[in-house]
Amino acid sequence: MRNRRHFLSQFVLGSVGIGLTPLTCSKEKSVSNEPLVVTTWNHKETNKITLDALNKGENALDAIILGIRKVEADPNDMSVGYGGRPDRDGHVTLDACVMNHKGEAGSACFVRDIKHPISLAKAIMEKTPHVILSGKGARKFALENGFNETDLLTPQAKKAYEDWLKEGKYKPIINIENHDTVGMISMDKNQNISGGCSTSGMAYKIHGRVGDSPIIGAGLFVDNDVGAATATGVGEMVLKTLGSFLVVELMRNGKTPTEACEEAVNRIVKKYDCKDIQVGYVALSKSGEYGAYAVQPGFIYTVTKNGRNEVLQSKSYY
Ligand code: SD4
Repeated sequence: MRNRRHFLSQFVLGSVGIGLTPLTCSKEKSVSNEPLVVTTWNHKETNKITLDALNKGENALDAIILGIRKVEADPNDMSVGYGGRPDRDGHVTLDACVMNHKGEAGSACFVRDIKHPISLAKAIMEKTPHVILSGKGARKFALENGFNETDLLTPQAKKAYEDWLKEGKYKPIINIENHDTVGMISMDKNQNISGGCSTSGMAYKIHGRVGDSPIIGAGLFVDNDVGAATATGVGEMVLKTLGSFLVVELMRNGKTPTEACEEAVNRIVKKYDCKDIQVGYVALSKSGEYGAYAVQPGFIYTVTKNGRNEVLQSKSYY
């Protein structure tokens, strides 16, 4: 783990050198009717898929799902979907949710054997009277509704798990171990906003653990009149402060996306010991303004619109 940590901290520190843009302030507004995609971490390819779909007239949620499915299918992304790191019992369990411009929401959590929990979350939103299905029930619903059963534990993730078992210490270092959870918020040509979030959660978590990512209001929140926010990092902190809902409410009360994310981070830092943990928020307002803020340095996010696809450095509390 030390090697990976070293490599990734070098990656973050060296990011400016390879073309990432350190951003001190993100107060740009998108041109009216210009599709826009904002995603946690470095997801340039993913955002491009979503932007292409938006340019073809796809609605924001379906465009987001197209992008996120790409991440979920990637075995090299060990924080999301197929290839995600397992829990401490060796099972890959996935969390995802979606929310659209009408305020409709769906969520699949603690689900096994389903490669695309983001699509499952949408199916739960559309086909059931509920918001969340979990565990065996979510899996059963998926299999009954045309989803295939897939073994999600790749040789790479199995090897990482076996290495971890040698010491079996649970100490997530979030910029390092879980740096690819995909939270995506987007505005389509009709200026409707939607969001989606997908993760395999904290590596080596206790079996049964559910994070913030599939919880509406915590890992993701959309209010089409105001904007949207999504979170990454130690989900327990985001859950205890209902972070994404808070960010949207702060924007409703006049804060810019960056200010709203900063205040949501401040709420965490004031109450909890945050020396060793990371939480990052990204937000998008109805006027097309976007921003981010994190507890620790090292949080990056991707902003994509026509003529621009950039990974930006978030400001942080520390
Ligand atoms: C979780 N919030 O399960 C997720 C992990 C994450 O970047 O976002 N990592 O707590």
